[in-house]
Amino acid sequence: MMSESPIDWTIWQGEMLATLMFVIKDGQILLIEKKRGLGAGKINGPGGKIEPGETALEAVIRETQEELLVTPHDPVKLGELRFSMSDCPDILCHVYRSEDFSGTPTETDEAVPAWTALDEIPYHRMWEDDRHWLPLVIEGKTFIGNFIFEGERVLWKEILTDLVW
Ligand code: 8OG
Repeated sequence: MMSESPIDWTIWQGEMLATLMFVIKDGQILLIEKKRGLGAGKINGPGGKIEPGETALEAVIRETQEELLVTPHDPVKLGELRFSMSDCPDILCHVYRSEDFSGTPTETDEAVPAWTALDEIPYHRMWEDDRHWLPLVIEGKTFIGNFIFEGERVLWKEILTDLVW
């Protein structure tokens, strides 16, 4: 782990804008096994790229509908993740939480749904950074996570909490 960030995060900008959704209900979190795209094979929340002309909120609802055929209710933005990547464009990802949904989580071309107990989250099958901020989503805390990746390894990290969006 690098001790100092070679990046000035106050002027950093994401080249790819993305979203993640975590539906948490009855002590369980609705995760997916991602079948294609960046992070295929990993466990994650539903989400994906923000399309031109779309807000982050519109994108996270659309992606959850496309990937799992469910509509999250009243998503609340909790976090922003900033990923400086070595081998793909830098990613700014807006993280949302929702406590209810309509529809039935269903497998699609993009994802397999996986309801998971909150104390059984398979961090070993997820992106390396997730263990540092997903607990904050579960606690309902706001945060910024800044991460420098080399391939799939985290070289540097910083988590700021208690943000106001
Ligand atoms: O459009 P596509 O599904 O390929 O977009 C990539 C998705 O993966 C998007 O929802 C953001 C998400 N993602 C990353 N990096 C990381 C990460 O380190 N952790 C988690 N949980 N999700 C990530 O691009």
